[in-house]
Amino acid sequence: MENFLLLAKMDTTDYVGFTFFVGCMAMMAASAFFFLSINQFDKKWRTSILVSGLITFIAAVHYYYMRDYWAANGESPTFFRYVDWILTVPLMCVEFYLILRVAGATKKLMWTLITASVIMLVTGYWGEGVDMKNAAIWGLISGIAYFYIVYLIMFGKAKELATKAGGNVLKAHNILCKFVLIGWAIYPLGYMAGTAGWYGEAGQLFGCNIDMDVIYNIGDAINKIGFGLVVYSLAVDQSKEA
Ligand SMILES: *C/C=C(C)/C=C/C=C(C)/C=C/C1=C(C)CCCC1(C)C
Repeated sequence: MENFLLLAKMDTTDYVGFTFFVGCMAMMAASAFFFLSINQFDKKWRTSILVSGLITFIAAVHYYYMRDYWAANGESPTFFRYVDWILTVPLMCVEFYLILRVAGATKKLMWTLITASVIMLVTGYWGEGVDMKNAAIWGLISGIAYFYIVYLIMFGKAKELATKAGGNVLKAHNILCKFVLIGWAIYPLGYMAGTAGWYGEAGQLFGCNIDMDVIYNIGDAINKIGFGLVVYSLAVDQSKEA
């Protein structure tokens, strides 16, 4: 009974726990921001804003659990992490489709992006949580799926559609591409920090001891909230024009 309703202790030097905590609050705040702004937009853009809010909301709920899991067990919440990603990353693929619809994006393009993202995440999960001795091979397959997404949005069909749409849509598309090319590249670094066999022991990345979860948490904040804000400002511009 003594432990009833006791909150897990937060060590003042637990910077991993700190990033889980702040990440959770940031995702909640971003969700409120996106959801409450929906009505100010032209109808065509509401779905895009709704999806931005869903991405940060799903992350907020997962961060709530991950923060707790970390506080209670002091280990990576790999399972929750990948459940979060497998829901939110395909939704980011849906965002590309939604903003390119004006130029005639097809469902086929959307499903191709979603399929590649699921392959990227399932193989990553396998390397990080199931078949850890072969982390390098799973990471490689995951990386190929990642580069396929980069190819499609920067040089393939999606790029073609964005160019056709031009104007603000093209501008927003190009920024979102940078999120995928640069922002998403943070994750393989986290993966290498968390799995053995890259630069010595697990936890050693380029000779520094940066925790995998800190890298993932920073990546998520940039990619989920920042990505959503790019879509938000596109919707602001386009609703003004309409
Ligand atoms: C909101 C969450 C996002 C945007 C997560 C993105 C995750 C990735 C781009 C993960 C990529 C990985 C590789 C490219 C190779 C190693 C394994 C992964 C899954 C960490």
